[in-house]
Amino acid sequence: MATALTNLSSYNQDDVPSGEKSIIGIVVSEWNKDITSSLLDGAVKTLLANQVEEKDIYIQYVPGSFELPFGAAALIDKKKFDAVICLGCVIQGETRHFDFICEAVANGIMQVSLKTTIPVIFGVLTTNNLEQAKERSGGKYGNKGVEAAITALKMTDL
Ligand code: DLZ
Repeated sequence: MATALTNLSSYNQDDVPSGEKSIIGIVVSEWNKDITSSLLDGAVKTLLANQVEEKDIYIQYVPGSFELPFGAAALIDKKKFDAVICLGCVIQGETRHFDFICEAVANGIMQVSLKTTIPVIFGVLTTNNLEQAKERSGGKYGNKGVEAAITALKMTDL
């Protein structure tokens, strides 16, 4: 299991470009809000710790992860962001809904990403249960929001 070997929040500070002057959009899913709030908290704290100014972080909520690609596209249309981070959490239920949402979100974010010249970051947890989501949103495997923020800063620097 890949994540079991990697804490999502561990990064080498020397490898992270400064976020000074970067303007970052964050799209956050309201579904599983306890988890996505923790992802958002991790992402914002990491951006601030890497010199992004608070006024340069813009947060846009969408109802569920399925809406993340549209939310990202809407932010990109504003033409003022250096990167857009998508944060969500899809948890396996009893039906195949999980598979359809995960596939649509991953493909949707990739499609949005390839149509623009700014980085669009996939910060979406896709877990078998709530426990796994907690472990990856500030638990024993770190916080995917932190990982997403670091990825945004690295990609913005390309
Ligand atoms: C409907 C639904 C379900 C069952 N599960 C999740 C989930 O685990 N995580 C999530 O972010 N969103 C879920 N949704 C909502 C969909 O993403 C979407 O908002 C609705 O289907 C409306 O388009």
